[in-house]
Amino acid sequence: MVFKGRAYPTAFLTLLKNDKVAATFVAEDTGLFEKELTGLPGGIYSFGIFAEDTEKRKSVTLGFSISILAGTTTTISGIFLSPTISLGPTQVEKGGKVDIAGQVFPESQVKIFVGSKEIVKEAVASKKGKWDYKLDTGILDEGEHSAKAKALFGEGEQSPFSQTLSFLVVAPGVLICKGADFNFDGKVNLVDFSIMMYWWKSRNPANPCVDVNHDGVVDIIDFSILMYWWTG
Ligand SMILES: [Ca+2]
Ligand SMILES: [Ca+2]
Repeated sequence: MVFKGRAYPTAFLTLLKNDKVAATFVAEDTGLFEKELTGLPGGIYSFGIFAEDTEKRKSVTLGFSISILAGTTTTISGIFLSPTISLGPTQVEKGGKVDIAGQVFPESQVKIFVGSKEIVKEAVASKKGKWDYKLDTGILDEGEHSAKAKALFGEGEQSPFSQTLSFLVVAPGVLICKGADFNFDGKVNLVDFSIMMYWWKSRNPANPCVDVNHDGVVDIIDFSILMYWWTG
């Protein structure tokens, strides 16, 4: 059983057989991959494959069921793994930018679908398979939106959709605090720590989120809450 297709440069791939890990391997620098599974008795199998990019983002899992005859080699070629996707900030004032990025097969055309508005934007992946798009939220209504991406390559080869991520567009000045994640990137880390330090010991700070417990001062209590939520 041979699996061939397109992932991302040096992506870490996991091959599943009947929902269990059958093999892990790394894609070539070109983003292509090929993996053989040997010694399979005849029968019907369900296979799945997904990729993790160099920044630990995952594709969706692509699945297929195949009937295998013992003693023959079956090749599944043309597998095209979905792009990976991440975005930030996850909460933005209307008119601000949301940076949507990921990895995909090098030099693919990436179509980014913004849900709730049926907006499609395009990006082209670099030679290293990286793509990104800075979405201007001025064209969106306030509220929750989602983004997902798919890739096209060559003569009509298409990947499945990436994972779908959501973000919130709010009116200027009404950011809704998300715990100790002050820049709304989904993590609590040094960036948030430095934002808190900027407002350290201030009373009723102009950035209301850094006063995490809303007692009117940015102090050690807020810091300990930040430590509690720390994700690194
Ligand atoms: Ca953060
Ligand atoms: Ca406080």
